[in-house]
Amino acid sequence: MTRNNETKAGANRRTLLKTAGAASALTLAGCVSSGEQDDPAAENPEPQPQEEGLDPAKSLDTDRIAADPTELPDPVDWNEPRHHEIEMVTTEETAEIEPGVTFDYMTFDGRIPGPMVRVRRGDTVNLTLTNEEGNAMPHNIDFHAVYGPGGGADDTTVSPGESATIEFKAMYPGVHVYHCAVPNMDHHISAGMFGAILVEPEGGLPEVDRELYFGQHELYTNGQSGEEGHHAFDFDSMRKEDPTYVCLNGEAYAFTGNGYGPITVQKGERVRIFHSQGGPNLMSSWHGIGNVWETFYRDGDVVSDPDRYVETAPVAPGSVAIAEIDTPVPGPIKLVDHALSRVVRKGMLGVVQVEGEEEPEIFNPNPGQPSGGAESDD
Ligand SMILES: [Cu+2]
Repeated sequence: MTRNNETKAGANRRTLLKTAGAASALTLAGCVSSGEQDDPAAENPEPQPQEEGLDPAKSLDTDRIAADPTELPDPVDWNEPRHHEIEMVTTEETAEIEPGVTFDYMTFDGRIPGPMVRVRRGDTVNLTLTNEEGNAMPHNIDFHAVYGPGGGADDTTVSPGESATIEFKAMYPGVHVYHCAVPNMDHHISAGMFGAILVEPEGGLPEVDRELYFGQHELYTNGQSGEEGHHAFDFDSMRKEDPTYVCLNGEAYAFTGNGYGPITVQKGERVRIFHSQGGPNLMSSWHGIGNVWETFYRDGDVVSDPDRYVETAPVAPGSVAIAEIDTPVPGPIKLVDHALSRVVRKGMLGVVQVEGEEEPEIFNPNPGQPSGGAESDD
């Protein structure tokens, strides 16, 4: 069930799709075809015994699968119900988990997590899902923000080359996961098919200085973490819920010095972090090393009173949590799952770097020195 292994042509096609995808968010849905139901049983790569050793790394369809955590829609600034036309494209593509380690991902719009959908309670959404031509498998989308069969999945199941459209009203507020929900949904979610839909309450969310959007999930492969080569998906390790990697945004250590670098914020900013937990199986013990969840919205609930000063919070697979943090001192805030073997050995780490002058009255790395003005530690 591996996809074609094109290189240049694939890259060109990818570029075109990226352009189309970027332009298509919230634009008019064009052609609408039937949502013909595929026979999901046809897509059933049940586990074959894995041979010893990995194949050589495959050529890449994209040089980046991790979504940029700073890319999310602006807060709702309207006060009347609106209508949104949204298009998403499902992709199957080979990318690197970390340098030299390739994997066959599946995505919404070519990134993990998929793009955040952001609406106001009472808005309607007209959503067109297109399964990219050349894909091997059927896909669909289940929004946890939707009253309706399968959260929309039943009526968006599309074979490669097909599109389907649904329309729904966002009746209840909160931030919710969406994910692919074909019969092998655990495989598809693991491979990257999840994201978040935020339905803001009528009064909106409190104003903050900056927002970030991440997604955690597990990759189950036939190799060891860090082992160079092409990692095939491994149903047996998924059945045992024993992942090879636990990733933030689809890659290992993407937002550290070993990847694209930390996400920078300025000292004093209040930062809202959305943490979508795709799973498919693991509960995250979500923690920010060197900080605290000053305000924590449990289970995506944005209506009840939030919790305060939470150190480590459970985030269930199939849910999204929101934390708001303060950043009174410079230095790194390390976003982790406090099941720490997932951090040390499996890739689950992202760094938010707070930039600014030292605040020795709050944290002094060199007490006794005249100025207290040491460099911020790493
Ligand atoms: Cu899928």
